[in-house]
Amino acid sequence: MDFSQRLTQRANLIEAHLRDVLGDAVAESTPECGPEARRLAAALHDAATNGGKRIRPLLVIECAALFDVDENACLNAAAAVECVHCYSLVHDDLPCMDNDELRRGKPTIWKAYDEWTAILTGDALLTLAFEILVRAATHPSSKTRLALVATLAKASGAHGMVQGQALDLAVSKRGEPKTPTITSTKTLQALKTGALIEAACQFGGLLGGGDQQALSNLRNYGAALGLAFQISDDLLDLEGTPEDVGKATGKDTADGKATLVGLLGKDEARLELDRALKNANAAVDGFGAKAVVLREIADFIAKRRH
Ligand code: GRG
Repeated sequence: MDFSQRLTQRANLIEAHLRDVLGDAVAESTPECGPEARRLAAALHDAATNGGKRIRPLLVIECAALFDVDENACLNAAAAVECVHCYSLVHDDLPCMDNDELRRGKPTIWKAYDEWTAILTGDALLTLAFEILVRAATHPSSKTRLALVATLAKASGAHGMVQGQALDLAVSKRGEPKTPTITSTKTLQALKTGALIEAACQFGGLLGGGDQQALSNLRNYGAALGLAFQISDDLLDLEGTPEDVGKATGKDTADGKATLVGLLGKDEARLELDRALKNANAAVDGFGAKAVVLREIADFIAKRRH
């Protein structure tokens, strides 16, 4: 299986699993309350099963594969990370945040439904992630399930993605700090984008029972990948078309976002991306030939066009 086939196969697998998990929510919604009772469930499906690349679930599966964990044994954990990612996109698109009308080539949730449905959809996806993680089917060891919960909570919340988003909005909406530096921008992006990617990689190690060294290597891989991912996202915003990317482009400059591409210029940012790619590959050196797919993922992220 080549890399693009693998990406499609894994994306289909995770999307089917997300449908299964959310299927319950639709079935258990409250028909006695009329058709409106299905509105939230429908928005949840639209937000979570609308064709993302599923990079984070892929990372969970491929990092766990280093420890010979079967992909089917990773699906709950992978779905939980993707639920958090989808929630973050739904909230990020809201008028009070990035005010986007297009996501994955379709109307954003607030645009297709309304703002309160989008807020509640995000809330429900975030909560669902943790509900999934504590299920016995996620991992036979309750200690491991607890570690998964703690890892995802830390990566998503005020020590991770939420703080990154707050710092991002402070720059674009409040003009603070007035002169973002490369260091402050890297910190912001490591939290906003990197923390969840790092958690996905750590998830693989936790599912596989990896030792401290392995977990630390996977965290370093994830952190480098997160940086590469953000730079490639910034380049796509500058150079991509809405058709390629599935969302509006050219927004970072217009919205006054702090980006490495803006601070360094395109050429230096590309060099920074190359360095991040090298660091990601170096972090998984110790896994030898088993890390071949992780290297392919890093390469894909650096060169992606969507
Ligand atoms: C609302 C707490 C909160 C956080 C939002 C996700 C996010 C944080 C902001 C989105 C802004 C952005 C473009 C970040 C760059 C990295 C990123 C998350 C890109 C989108 O991820 P992909 O490319 O999307 O994996 P798909 O659609 O493939 O799932």
